Amino acid sequence: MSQEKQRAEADSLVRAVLKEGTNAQRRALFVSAAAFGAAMALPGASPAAAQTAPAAPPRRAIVKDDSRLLNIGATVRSGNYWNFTTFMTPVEEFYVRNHYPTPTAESRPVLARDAWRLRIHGPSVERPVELTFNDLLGMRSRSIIATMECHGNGRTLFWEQDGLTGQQVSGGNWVLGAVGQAEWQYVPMSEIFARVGIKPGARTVLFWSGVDGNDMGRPMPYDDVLAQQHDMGVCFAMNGNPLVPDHGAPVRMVVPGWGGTASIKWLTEIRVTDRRVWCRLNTRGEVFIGPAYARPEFDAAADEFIGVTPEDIQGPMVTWMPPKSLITVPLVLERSPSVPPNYPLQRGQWPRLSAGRQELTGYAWAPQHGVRQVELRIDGGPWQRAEIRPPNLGKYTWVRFTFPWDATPGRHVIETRTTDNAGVSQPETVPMNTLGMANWAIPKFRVEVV
Ligand SMILES: Nc1nc2c(c(=O)[nH]1)N[C@H]1C(S)=C(S)[C@@H](COP(=O)(O)O)O[C@H]1N2
Ligand SMILES: [Mo]
Repeated sequence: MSQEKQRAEADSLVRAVLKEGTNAQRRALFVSAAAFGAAMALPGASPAAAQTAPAAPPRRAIVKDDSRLLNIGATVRSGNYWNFTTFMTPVEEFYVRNHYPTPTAESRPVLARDAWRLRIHGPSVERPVELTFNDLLGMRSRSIIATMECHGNGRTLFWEQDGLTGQQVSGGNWVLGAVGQAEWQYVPMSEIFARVGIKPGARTVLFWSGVDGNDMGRPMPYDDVLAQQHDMGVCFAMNGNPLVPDHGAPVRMVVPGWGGTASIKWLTEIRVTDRRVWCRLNTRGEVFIGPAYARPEFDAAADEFIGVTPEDIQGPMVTWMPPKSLITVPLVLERSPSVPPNYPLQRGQWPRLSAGRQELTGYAWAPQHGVRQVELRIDGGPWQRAEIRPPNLGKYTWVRFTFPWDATPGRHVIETRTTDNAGVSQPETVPMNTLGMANWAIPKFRVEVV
């Protein structure tokens, strides 16, 4: 069978699993609300790239059309959040965060859907199995609409905002675009656990790829997986279509609410064990390292170490993403170490807004407890409630909000603040951590009204 025909067949299989009845609703979610989006005028000047000599074209490490994404690194593309209007993020606008170039069925044959296998095993598993793609499609699946956000989203705030000690932070300059929202179709962990049986005393679930790089996998405490066993799982479709290579084809994890790293792409193995497990992505990568954070406990003799040693354990793993918010305006970049080559503003340049009645629009999310309210403050004035626009489908989804503003000529600072259903509000400042993880400080958007 030709590769194309195989792909078409597998695609139709996936579509058959996706519930027909929800297609109309699904489409409606993608339509941007009318009149959603302020009349933003970006300065027409050439991007920062024009100032420096163009670099040699990098090896093409991202497979999908990335023309609607911001280039922040060879294997990393940010969403252009200042252009976001829809409740669901289309795949073409969805950020890509890869530690290595995207592997495909062509470059890595184990990722071809008929060759792909998922091994579920380990000392705490009663009946180890190896599932094929068809086996997975044959299992009961669910779909969930949820945000996905990189732990490093908002790292830029450390550099740009006073009080956040940005000098000590390094990593990719995401600005605020490492977040998106999709419908994820997945076989819940509850189904996986029922299928293989878990022995008493399980402590860790290790989700492993090993395909794009030999250190790509992440452990989750078994109790945390159990607590979310219906909401997280083994995902094979995004926004009603089979996964594309950049987002983990054929199969990835989806762990709603947790920082993106938990959602291991190109998944090949789930191992359940009665020991604690350490690897790169919970020791010196995707962890909080800084004076405010204690090194986690470990047992050098009893724990399992994969490609790391006890000395690599530097700080606690980032888990749930905190409450956050943004308005659809690019941040002014003055102090960040880099300005992405296709960023719409040059270094130090302010976005322009026309004077008069404006409707500011934005997004707020708080996946652990859900968004209770969103407030805005202009030039340090009183906090005022924004209007949350439906749909608001539960704790894992973001909400869109609007805020009418009589914009007067001159320079202004607009701040946004989300409060979640546990009563937790975004703080003015957060403690520094050297990898710039999970910055949820109130963002300050500067605009020039003309
Ligand atoms: N195998 C593998 N899984 C991975 C990654 C990766 O580089 N390799 N990146 C992780 C990180 S850091 C994030 S934020 C999410 C990004 O998912 P997306 O690229 O589909 O948006 O995937 C996670 N899963
Ligand atoms: Mo990430």
